[in-house]
Amino acid sequence: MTKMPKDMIDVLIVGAGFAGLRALYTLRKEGLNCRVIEASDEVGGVWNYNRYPGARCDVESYDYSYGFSKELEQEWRWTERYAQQSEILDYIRHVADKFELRKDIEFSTRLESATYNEAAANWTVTTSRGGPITARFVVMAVGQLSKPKKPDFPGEAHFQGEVYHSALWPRHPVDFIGKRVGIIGTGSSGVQMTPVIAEKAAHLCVFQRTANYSIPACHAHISDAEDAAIKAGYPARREQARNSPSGLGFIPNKKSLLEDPPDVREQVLERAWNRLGFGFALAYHDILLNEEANDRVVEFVHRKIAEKVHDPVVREKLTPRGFPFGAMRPSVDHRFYEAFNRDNVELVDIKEHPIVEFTANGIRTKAGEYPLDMIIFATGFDVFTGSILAPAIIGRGGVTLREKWSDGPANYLGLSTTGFPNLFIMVGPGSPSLLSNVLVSTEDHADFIRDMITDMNARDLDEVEARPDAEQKWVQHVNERSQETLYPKARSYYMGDEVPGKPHVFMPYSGGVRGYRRILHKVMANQWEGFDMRKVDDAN
Ligand code: N01
Repeated sequence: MTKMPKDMIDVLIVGAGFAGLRALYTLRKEGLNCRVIEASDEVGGVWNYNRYPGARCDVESYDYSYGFSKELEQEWRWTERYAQQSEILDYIRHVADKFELRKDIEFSTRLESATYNEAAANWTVTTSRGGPITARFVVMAVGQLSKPKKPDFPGEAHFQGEVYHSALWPRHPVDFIGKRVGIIGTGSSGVQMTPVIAEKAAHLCVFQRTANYSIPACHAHISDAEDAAIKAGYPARREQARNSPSGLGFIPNKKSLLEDPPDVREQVLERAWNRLGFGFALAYHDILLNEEANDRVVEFVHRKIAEKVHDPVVREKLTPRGFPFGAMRPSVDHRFYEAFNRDNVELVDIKEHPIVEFTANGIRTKAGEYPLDMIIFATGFDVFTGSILAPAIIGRGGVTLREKWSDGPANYLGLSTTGFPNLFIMVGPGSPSLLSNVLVSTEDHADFIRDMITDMNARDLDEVEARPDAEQKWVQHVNERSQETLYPKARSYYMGDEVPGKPHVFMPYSGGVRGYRRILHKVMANQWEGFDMRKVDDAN
């Protein structure tokens, strides 16, 4: 390996969420000198910030966890099928303590800039605490849902009550008792918090712009017997998840929905609806591929919503229309629709009557004023690219990543982008990411980066960079795969539509977790096909 200048580290990892901690564990184990910088004073990423009432994972706990340590798998006891935010945060803290990860994490430190030094093949990094830090490699483990989006409404400063954002939830308890609460947004965050807050607030107004689909979570406590059975079969379950389209630990149905007669189809959908949560979208293999199959699912879900919501006007407003089921990421809920049968819950249609302004006493829409003591923004994130593009990342020739990605996040394998050597991105655009159980790809990415750096060190190479032709082909492949699906038929964050002015391109990779892993393995087996690896003279 090239002799490193004094004070240079091997790898700077940005972010101490699931991805950053896995990268730290894995790369440090190889003997690499790693440091993590984390903007918060705690590990956990989104699970540290999204502490709103009702926050849970929509992937089953046993699958939404690391598979790299058998001991960890066996010792951790999940209590519910879908873990609450606090339990997931406890798990991540446990991992950080068990593997002594905290000693290599610099907390309360935000990445401000990273500049590539072409002659020396390394990065100079500045942070909110100063710097510079020099690192051979930078790993962006900043998450896809970590730059909260808060739309500006006129008059916000005049509102006299409390204001919160789901993704910047305070650590102190928030009291809803006797209050008039307004929630703006009905994505997963709004859907999860609605029934919980409804039970406490005097009155709850849910301001909905787009009705999206939601699937019942079917929560359950995990008994000791279930825990033991799952742990006994963990290797097979992990293998199943790794080889599935979505990284979930159950066997997906390979049949087309159109193959089954209506009565059988009804039974299959009913079973999946009552058990699989997010996996309902895989009840048949072509639900997200074939419009006719999707239409039948839309009819099924519309019926389910109709059974749950008593008031016909509210029912119609809550019924999603105009896009395929699953093309916007569906929520997984616990009695969301049922909450609208309560006397103290009101649905406010802000598509028909948009918000005009915040007033001292609440929110005024085109239909009138809604008096409120508290307003909660559940308005989501600048997804996929928001947190990667927040710092100034400056690559070859002084080109910034923001400039390079002005038409969309062009990259190779979702891991690397031409012009930015020795920079890796974990579970971002161009990888299965939010289309899957992100833990599976997180572990695949950490292992891939480890293998690549280890191989470079063994061959005394300094620099790795995605080749322009490989990047172009990957972008084309990602687009082609998305065109085989129904995802592009909705306006959604998958397509970059959540932030005005963002490039309208399909962001994640829809070829499935298994297909994606196979590609990574092929790239590795073919001596890092698509990457240029070099020795850089001045780096010696
Ligand atoms: O954000 P979202 P989220 N005026 O973008 C509305 C993960 N997650 O935080 O659709 C009025 O889904 C917006 O309306 P519209 C999961 O991947 C997981 O809820 O743009 N409304 C929408 O209703 C999820 O998909 C869990 O018309 C505005 C809402 O705000 C992702 O995070 C739990 C508006 C935003 O929905 C994001 O979920 C929570 C405006 N100007 C989150 N701007 C789990 O269960 C936005 N909205 C694991």
